[in-house]
Amino acid sequence: MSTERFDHEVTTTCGYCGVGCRLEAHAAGGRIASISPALDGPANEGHTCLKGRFAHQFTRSRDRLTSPLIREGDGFRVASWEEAYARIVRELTRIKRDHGPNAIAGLASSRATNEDCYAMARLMRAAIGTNNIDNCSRVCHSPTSFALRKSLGLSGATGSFTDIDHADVALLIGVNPTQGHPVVGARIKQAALRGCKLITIDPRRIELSDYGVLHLAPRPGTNAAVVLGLSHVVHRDGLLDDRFITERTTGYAEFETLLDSYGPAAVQEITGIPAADIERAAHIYGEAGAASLLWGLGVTEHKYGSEVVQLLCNLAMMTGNIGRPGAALLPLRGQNNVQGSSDMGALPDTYTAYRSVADEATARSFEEAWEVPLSREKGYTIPQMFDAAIAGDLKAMYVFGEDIAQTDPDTAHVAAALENLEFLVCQEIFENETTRYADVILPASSFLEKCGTFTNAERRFQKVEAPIDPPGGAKTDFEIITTVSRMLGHDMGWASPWDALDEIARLTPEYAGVSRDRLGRKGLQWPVAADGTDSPTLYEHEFATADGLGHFAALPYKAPGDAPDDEFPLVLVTGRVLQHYNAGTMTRRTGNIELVDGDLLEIHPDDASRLWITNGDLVSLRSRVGRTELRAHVTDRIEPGHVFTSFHFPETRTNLLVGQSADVNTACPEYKVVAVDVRPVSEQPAFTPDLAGV
Ligand SMILES: Nc1nc2c(c(=O)[nH]1)N[C@H]1C(S)=C(S)[C@@H](COP(=O)(O)OP(=O)(O)OC[C@H]3O[C@@H](n4cnc5c(=O)[nH]c(N)nc54)[C@H](O)[C@@H]3O)O[C@H]1N2
Ligand SMILES: Nc1nc2c(c(=O)[nH]1)N[C@H]1C(S)=C(S)[C@@H](COP(=O)(O)OP(=O)(O)OC[C@H]3O[C@@H](n4cnc5c(=O)[nH]c(N)nc54)[C@H](O)[C@@H]3O)O[C@H]1N2
Ligand code: SF4
Ligand SMILES: [Mo]
Repeated sequence: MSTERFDHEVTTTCGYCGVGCRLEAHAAGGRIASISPALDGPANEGHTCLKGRFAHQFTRSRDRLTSPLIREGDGFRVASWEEAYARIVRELTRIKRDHGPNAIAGLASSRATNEDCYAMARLMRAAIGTNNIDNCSRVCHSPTSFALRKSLGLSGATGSFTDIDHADVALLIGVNPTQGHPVVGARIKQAALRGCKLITIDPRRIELSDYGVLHLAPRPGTNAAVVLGLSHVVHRDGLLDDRFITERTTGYAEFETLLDSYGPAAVQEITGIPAADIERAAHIYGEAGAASLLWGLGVTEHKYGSEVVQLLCNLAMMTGNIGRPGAALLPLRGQNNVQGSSDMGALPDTYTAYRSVADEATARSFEEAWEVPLSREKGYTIPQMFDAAIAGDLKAMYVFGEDIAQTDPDTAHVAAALENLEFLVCQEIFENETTRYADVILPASSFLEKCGTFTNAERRFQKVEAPIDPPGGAKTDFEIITTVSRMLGHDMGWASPWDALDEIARLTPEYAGVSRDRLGRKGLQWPVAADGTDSPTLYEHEFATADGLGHFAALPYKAPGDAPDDEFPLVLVTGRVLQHYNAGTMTRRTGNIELVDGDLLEIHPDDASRLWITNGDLVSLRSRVGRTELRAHVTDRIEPGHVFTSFHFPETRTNLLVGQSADVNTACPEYKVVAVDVRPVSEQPAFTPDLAGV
């Protein structure tokens, strides 16, 4: 039914970040009139940030994509849906026939619903016949997922945001919640004001550092040494939970031996953090009745990001800080549905709930349900897709809601890959950097124009309901993907996303009890048993590994992939700002553009004065792989020797600077350590002497 004719209100879930705030969206005349927080939203309890509440004008922005576009020469022409679909089916069928199914790859959008992502994975696996499907968790928290599965068993936070309210201590490492997850950031502030002791570990003094008892500023890329140093002191000073270690874990002895080398003095040498601060932090964490650990991209987007997450699991296990109220491991997952897109099996090696594509029983269950033979071979990860495109092995990509040409590292390499494809489909809500390379652009729907579910950073499935329709001729992602699949000969047989959700629940034991009705207003946290019982806290009695034990990992500190030298003396860290969101396609089209209208280079006053840079100057930024220009923001929130910028504006082209170095286990890019050279750019017009009157 069309939503155009009525003024009405629906309760839905925010489509920006992984907090998963529940929103009341008020629609009038087919547009969003206003958005307010749902008072009973479990993650937001009546709050939102400025994105969830105000950043919705993009939905009716004049440059929304409203009809399919087909490449013609250097530009695009408007096409009908019939023509666009026919073109996609013809090209994909030809490429599959001539080069095999593995010459085609797809990306699922972590901004879209579980049902959209599940349909996209099914399209690639069943309609095309390849496991070449990935999502942008690859460039975000894939190291978290890898490590949690190895150490504890399941790929998700061990507790809920409410654990923050019950924690005596919260240790935040490489995460900046007041900017990235503002509603959780506010919750942490309140906890601190009530007496929860905050420790922040970040090369920058983040806003929450002002609310904490201790801030540690490590050199970027040295987290492993910091965490090993904390563990050393916890062990040395007997702050261990011996019973937990003996009864619930395995591998401690080997880890204990490794700790000898990470005394506070040695750690100070590697990280630059004063030894006394390491001692203090270890005591605050180790002596807490209940301590929670929160982390983000400052941990994961590194060469050894996944190993640092394993080390964080070690620290929590040795102090028994898992599976109790206030004692949680809370990775703050990024996009609204990056937890869900991965849970749904939009990954090259796993079906839903991280079950391997090589696992015979799992593969059979999907073969029976989908009535097609399925490949047991792993597909390409995103970086492997680019390499294969450059090598000529990958011929076509279907990119759904991801601006890889702006947000993936080493932009020149990504561009070369996209240029080398024979056929590129982009399913988008706006033209972006990636659609420039497309052969067909399909106009899709945003989170305010679709139904289904998102899964937030607490593993909570929550309902998404559409207050408005997609604009003009745009269609929902779900309708587009299922139509392409049907035209390729594989009919998914669903009338709506809710049918897809039923199939997901039927084929996935961890989500067995999830249904539209049961989700209600508050959602359910997986695993959800068949009777609907959900799991706010994991591992109360045992871990979900094969032997039921938590696994210590003895992993030493190793130097980051990039390092400063005489030619590139500063370390660039990249990240985000509050007012804009990732590729910026949405927030740049809202009032937030008046608050922040460009990426800025944060630089310490000492470095700035040495380099003759003043606030607002245009500066050149050069790394080993690329060069760009932007304006300087001189601030003492950053340590000398480091600079920081965001990647929200395509004209900055931040990712030209980032190279190929990536996490050793998951290929998550090392966005956080890039050696650079910074210098001022002359903006003075050339001096022209005034000759009048001479
Ligand atoms: N406003 C806004 N909110 C967002 C987003 C957005 O673009 N804008 N994006 C969403 C997404 S996709 C994600 S993944 C999340 C990300 O949210 P966060 O995980 O908080 O991400 P960042 O701000 O990129 O990085 C966090 C911090 O890591 C620090 N850091 C960098 N290197 C190191 C290091 O070596 N060690 C330590 N200890 N810290 C380091 C940085 O200085 C930074 O303050 O935010 C989500 N929310
Ligand atoms: N230098 C640097 N680069 C980074 C990072 C960093 O810290 N530093 N962080 C990385 C991280 S953590 C992430 S997650 C990535 C994010 O990178 P992306 O996933 O590329 O960024 P987004 O802006 O979240 O969304 C991608 C696209 O989805 C479209 N879109 C939004 N909603 C929908 C929808 O419902 N349907 C469809 N079809 N399209 C939709 C948007 O218009 C946008 O073009 O960036 C990474 N890039
Ligand atoms: S905190 Fe995140 S989920 Fe909540 S309103 Fe802001 S962007 Fe949306
Ligand atoms: Mo992310």
